[in-house]
Amino acid sequence: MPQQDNANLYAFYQNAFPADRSTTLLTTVTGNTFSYADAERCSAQIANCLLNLGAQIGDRVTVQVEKSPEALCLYLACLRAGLVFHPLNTAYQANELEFFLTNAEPTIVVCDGKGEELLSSLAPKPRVKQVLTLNSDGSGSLMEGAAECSGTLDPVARKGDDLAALLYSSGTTGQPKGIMLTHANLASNTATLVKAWDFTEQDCLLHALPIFHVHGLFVALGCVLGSGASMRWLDRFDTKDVLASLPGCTVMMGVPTYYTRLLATPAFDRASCESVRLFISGSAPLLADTFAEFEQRTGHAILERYGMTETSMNTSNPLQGERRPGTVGMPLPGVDLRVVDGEQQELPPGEPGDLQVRGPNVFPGYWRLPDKTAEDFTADGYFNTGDQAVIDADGYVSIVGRAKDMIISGGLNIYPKEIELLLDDMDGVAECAVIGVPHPDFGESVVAIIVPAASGAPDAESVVSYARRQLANFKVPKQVHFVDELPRNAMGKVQKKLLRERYSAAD
Ligand code: MLC
Ligand code: AMP
Repeated sequence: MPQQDNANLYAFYQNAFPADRSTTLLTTVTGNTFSYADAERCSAQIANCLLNLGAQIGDRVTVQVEKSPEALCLYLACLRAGLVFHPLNTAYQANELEFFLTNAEPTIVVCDGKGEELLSSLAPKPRVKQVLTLNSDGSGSLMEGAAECSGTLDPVARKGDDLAALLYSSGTTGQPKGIMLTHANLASNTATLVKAWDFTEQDCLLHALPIFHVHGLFVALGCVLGSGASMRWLDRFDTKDVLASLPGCTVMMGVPTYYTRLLATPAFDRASCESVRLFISGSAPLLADTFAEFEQRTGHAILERYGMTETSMNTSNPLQGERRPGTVGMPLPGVDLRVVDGEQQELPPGEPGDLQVRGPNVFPGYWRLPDKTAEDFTADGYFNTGDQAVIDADGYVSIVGRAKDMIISGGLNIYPKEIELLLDDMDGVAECAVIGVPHPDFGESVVAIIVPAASGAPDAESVVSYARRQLANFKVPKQVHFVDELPRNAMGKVQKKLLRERYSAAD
């Protein structure tokens, strides 16, 4: 297939790479640099290594590794080889991992050396041909194998609707769902964002986000790779490192917690962001107060945008023009948004309802869940986001609520049902409800309200350590309360709104 007909996302990125491949792609906190040529060679070597191990086009590669330049190359390698990249949050524990490995049925698993024993024991055989290791310093069996392989490979021919990535989100039933993202979904959204935010080879992005979620992986990396820009590459968000790395950067992306943490640092001022042209926020609501304080401190109006894993980015405040606090801006070009009532009737501007989206950015469906997919799409092809919104007369969209029972903490989604199912199984727990309450650092934090069994209640500490053993750390309740009964409505449904009001002020 001639290159221009190849819808492989890597080929799309490659078209935007600087002509001079010795141009820096990224600089780490310790000053190591990685050029576009390095990324091309390294990702080809990894791709050839995975193919030599027997991975076939369309096979999943499950990845649970720390952020590193080599981890970025592993993502690029999967695209290049036509393999489906399946990244996992490094905080996931054994029983969470077991589900993902069983459900995604990968052929290859790549993990940190520390997780090798666990992942090898969980990997379903004979489907998983190999468990490879990749440590944060780039050591491990993956790079040892890759070093023996060729550093060139034409991106494998892919059609637009072929899968590029599989990312899971838990759901209101507590059972995670695989979200299938195609090469065309990701390429179209990347092209839209590069244009909307005017990314060019002159830009340098401060990249402190994890690369196992949409924000750090497709939005941030996409804008860089899709424009030939460069990055300051931070392993994680650390305020000190961010302050030291900002000079020289032109764009920063982050979840609202990143911006509130910067504001909590007195040394962060106008001078810290002299080279920056744009601060972008997403993944969780940016409070109007944070927007105002940031503008006052730095002179920058943070640009807020809105998206989700299923759709990548849907709306953005304008690069030129008014960025309205409390809104997520207007639909991006090519993205159709509408707000509907309970009868699926489109509502006029100013009326809140369920937000639906249609466009080339929208995923084709959930992995092996055709019924769930059918349930979440309308007959005319709109996806129900589960968010409630209002669109004002000027076209600005505000997210005003969520139909889905979900907590967003530090930009990470947490589904109460998953924690409730777990705690309900604990000795001494008759039933429980899990809610999110406002939190100054994380935006929202997890609170568990427990009705003890007649046999006697566990103490709060044992509830927390029980949860910690089985859940990723960010899902562990930050507060535990005990009550005699949960408030219910006439239908018997727990009144979470009441609980949120009651426990919002509690420590
Ligand atoms: C860490 N902790 C959290 C947490 N992250 N608690 C609640 N919510 C979180 N998000 C807890 C840990 O359990 C631990 O608790 C303690 O904080 C310290 O852990 P840490 O790893 O050192 O924390 P830190 O590095 O400070 O991480 C916080 C953070 C990070 C906000 C910097 O969570 C982060 O980078 N979030 C961004 C997530 C993201 O990329 N979201 C985008 C999703 S894509 P203990 O008790 O164990 O000590 C998406 C689509 C879209 O939503 O639109 O973009
Ligand atoms: P995820 O499942 O991680 O992709 O999270 C997507 C969800 O995060 C959306 O459905 C929204 O509920 C929320 N979200 C993302 N960006 C914003 C934003 N700017 N404001 C409010 N909510 C947001």
